[in-house]
Amino acid sequence: MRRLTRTTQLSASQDKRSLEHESAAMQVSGSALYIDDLPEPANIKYAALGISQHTAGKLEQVDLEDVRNSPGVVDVVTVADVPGHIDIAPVFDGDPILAHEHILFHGQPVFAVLANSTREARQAALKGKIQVTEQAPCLTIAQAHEANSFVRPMHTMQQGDANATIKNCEHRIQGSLDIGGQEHLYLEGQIAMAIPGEDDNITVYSSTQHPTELQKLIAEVLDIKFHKVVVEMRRAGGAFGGKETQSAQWACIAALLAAKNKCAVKLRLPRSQDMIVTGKRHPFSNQYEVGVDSNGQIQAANVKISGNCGHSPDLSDAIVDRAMFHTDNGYYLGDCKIEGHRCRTNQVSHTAFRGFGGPQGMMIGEAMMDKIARTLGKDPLLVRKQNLYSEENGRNTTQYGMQVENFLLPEIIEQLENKAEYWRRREEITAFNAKNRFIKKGLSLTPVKFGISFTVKHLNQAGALVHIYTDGSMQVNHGGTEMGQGLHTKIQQIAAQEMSIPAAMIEVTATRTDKVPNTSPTAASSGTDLNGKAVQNACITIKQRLAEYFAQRFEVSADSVEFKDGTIRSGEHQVDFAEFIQQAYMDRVHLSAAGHYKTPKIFYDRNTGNGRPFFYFAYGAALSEVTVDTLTGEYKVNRVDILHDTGKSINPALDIGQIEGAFIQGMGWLTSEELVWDETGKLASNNPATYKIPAIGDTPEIFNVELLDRDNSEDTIFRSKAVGEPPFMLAISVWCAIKDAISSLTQYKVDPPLHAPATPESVLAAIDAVQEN
Ligand code: MTE
Ligand code: QUE
Ligand code: MOS
Repeated sequence: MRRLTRTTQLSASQDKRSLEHESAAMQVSGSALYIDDLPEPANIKYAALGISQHTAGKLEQVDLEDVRNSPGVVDVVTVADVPGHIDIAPVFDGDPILAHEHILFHGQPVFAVLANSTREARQAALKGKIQVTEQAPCLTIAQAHEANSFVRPMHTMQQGDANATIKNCEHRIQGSLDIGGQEHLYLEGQIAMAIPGEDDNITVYSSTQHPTELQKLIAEVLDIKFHKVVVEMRRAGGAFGGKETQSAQWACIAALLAAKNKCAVKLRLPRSQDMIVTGKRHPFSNQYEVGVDSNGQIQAANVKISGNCGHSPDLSDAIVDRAMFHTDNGYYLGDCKIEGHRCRTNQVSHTAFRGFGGPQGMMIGEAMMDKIARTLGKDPLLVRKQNLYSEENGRNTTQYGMQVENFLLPEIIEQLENKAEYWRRREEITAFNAKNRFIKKGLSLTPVKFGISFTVKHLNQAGALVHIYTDGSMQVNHGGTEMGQGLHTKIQQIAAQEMSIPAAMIEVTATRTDKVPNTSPTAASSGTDLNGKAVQNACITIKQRLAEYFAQRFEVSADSVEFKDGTIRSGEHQVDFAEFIQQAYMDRVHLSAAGHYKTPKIFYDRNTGNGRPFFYFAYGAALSEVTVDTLTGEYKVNRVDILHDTGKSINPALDIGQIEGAFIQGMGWLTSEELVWDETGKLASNNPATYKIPAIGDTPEIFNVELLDRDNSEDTIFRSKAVGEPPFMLAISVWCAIKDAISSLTQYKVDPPLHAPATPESVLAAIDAVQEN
């Protein structure tokens, strides 16, 4: 049996900060409740979707006769049955709850059936006759450009005059890079259960990252006030961005059926349908030209990036922006121009996925580095180090005019380079490759610099609601959602530390729109940063009341009152926390508080493309080693070493779990996960048998993850840093290492024309291409 080596997990789990995930025991024992496990009301019915078998065209007629007559069917609805808004788009219009007049992609939901069982509903849904006058679909980024088909206007970021500077550069290097999308493949599929209450109130349970948006959309669909709707979610079985906007449709359809039929309704999508009807990571096509001096130093860059957005805007404006914000990764591009296009195609509307466009942008910066290295005959690591932002040299202005400060990459790269022995292994690999004709090894060290904050300013806020009960136990509620990342555990730790009581005294409860209103999605890795500060803010309010009461009781100054080790004290006066809470209650002290937080310092003027959109950056670097069989294109990831910046980690075990998971998920995106649409626009890779995510056998044999466990220079919650998305992009090192191995066939003179994902087929094609050279 193959032995896997992981060095840091053990020491991290022994760290006293590494409280175990609040649901760990429930999850491994099967007692954690997901939506489908909740007790069902007696009057519940089950829903299913009828979806289009055409890709694009005019919706002429929907014959639902056979559906209605199918066994067990209670009701069938189309867009005509919606009392309120039919558009449930998150930002810009374009997402009808069910197809309206047009079919926009293959698999678009057209009607919904309600029946006595899920099986009956799904069987009935197959009997709809959907008549469409077909139009020629637009399926690719190239076709969209040709047809001038965009979901949003183009946006540009620039500094200096890129075109003029490039003309005078010693070397002008061009490249193009196609990057595939990615299916979220959360373990728990999309699901919602709607329960109508008295009057026209309704409660909806949904596996969502954005309860507030669901509340708003359900109210608008039903044409009722927001205050009539409660959305609750306790946990999602994974989300990864796929339940940020795209959990809404199922919740709205369930709510529509529930309100119309005055019964509880559950809508759970079968996996293959889930994969067809929900958007994915955006595929991108990127082109760049970079001007460098004789040393390989970038002077100017001209980049054109295009995201395949599918049929509607969804979050694509912000996603393509984030790709543009990360084209530089950690490198100073000099005079540069980045153009971002949002292509409209007849595909499902693509959406948020871990990194939110950042990974697709960052790939360009890293592709540039490799190509500069091959062109100039330098080691790629030297080219990377040489082009890093540098505060001393004044080369620290990004393409969006933000100054990069407290830049940790030089230090992180150097530490990793030494610890993981880049240069010794480089020599070893060169020797190995000289000796082996067909099996080639590759090595690559790539960094990550990821901007933390929503680039849409108003989303950078959070709320909390904290109660202390008279036994001294606390209930904490906040606007964030738990999807496996450990947010609730970190929040529990934050409240425990703030009040100086054991974590076991704190219960973090399900996210509910009636407890904390007007929340942002749990996204942009900001869950702990935002909600942690809001919870701290509420705790401080209660602590102030308690301190004043203590001061009055013991005739000390309120400023002198300390919360320490489960007590409240000042000088010789000391009272056990729970006991003092009881006394405070008897003396009518208010033991509940709401908290709020908004991120300081951030702004971005989209008209000029300049500002400080990010509160800070999270950094990391990965060194990956691969072995490629150049006869088949198959490869193996042998070893990965990671050093990642989590600020002062609140929970090292959870952070390492996020880093490992994100890395493997990123590796899947860039290697085996290939979305295939056939020539009619129908998704061919619509189940886990035809869409291959990494399995345990694909994980690196040696996998070392270490934290740069150091205070954030910005005032974040306990000086920690966001961790959810940044390590996803560390996987670019695997893609670059594969290219490094292929490049060895040319004595490192040719940068292989490898796109993403680097499936064995495409690796073999790249091998053939460089050998023809
Ligand atoms: N980790 C798990 N286990 N499951 C998830 O769905 N989503 C990721 C990341 N880590 C995800 C995850 C994404 S896309 C984001 S934006 C962050 O978690 C959101 O949570 P946070 O802000 O609390 O880190
Ligand atoms: C990163 C993100 C998001 C983002 C911007 C980022 C995100 C998201 C939105 C967004 C934008 C406009 C809206 C809205 C949401 O922006 O997840 O409701 O009106 O949802 O840089 O992760
Ligand atoms: Mo994460 S893609 O911001 O939900």
